[in-house]
Amino acid sequence: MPNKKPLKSISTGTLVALGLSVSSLYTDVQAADTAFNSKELTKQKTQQQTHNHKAMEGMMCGANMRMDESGMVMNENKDKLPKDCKAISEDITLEVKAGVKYAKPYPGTVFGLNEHQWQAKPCSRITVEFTNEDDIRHQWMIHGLPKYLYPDGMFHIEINGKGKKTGTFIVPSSHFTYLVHCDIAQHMEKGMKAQLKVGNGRGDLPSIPGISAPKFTDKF
Ligand SMILES: [Cu+2]
Repeated sequence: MPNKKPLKSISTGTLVALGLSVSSLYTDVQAADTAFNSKELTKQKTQQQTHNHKAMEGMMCGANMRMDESGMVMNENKDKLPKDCKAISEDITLEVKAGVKYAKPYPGTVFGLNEHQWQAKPCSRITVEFTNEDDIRHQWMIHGLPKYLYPDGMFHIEINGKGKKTGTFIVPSSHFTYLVHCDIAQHMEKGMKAQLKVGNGRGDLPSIPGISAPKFTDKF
């Protein structure tokens, strides 16, 4: 493989002595340059592709997301204990159903959950079996979890239309009331708001259908 360095180190005089013209030397250097550049370009392209691929992997796996065409489970945690927990206190399963039919008992709501409150012990491992009975997208999203385990303090399951998905997370030891909702525009405001009380909780959140009044009542 010709390399431009040795070529440059050969003096014109030497080449003339060898019966080579200056123009042939120039062509050789150009050819070597082109070869070098294309090799470098390929290398850079490969590096870029590798980098892009790693970024994709980060999105899919590093961010802890299970995703397919029917929906996703994000920030699942089955085994990492919160710092303040010595062990898992208990394993519980919440069977959650989402559907417009569950909104009927609550005037003013459109979207619904079969239950709007759940109870768990501190340091429990909670598996949510989430069923969407509608033909639209719904989520079971919880906020306020420790950020060192759950990016943005959040765990969520999302289902695009009718279907079922299951996901697991572990709560810390503190007595707290966590907000659970569906984050699709207007779904929380129209009924998909709930709470998870860990231990004694910390009061009720406002506007939970069947549980609490809104903080600011509508005046029509
Ligand atoms: Cu929804």
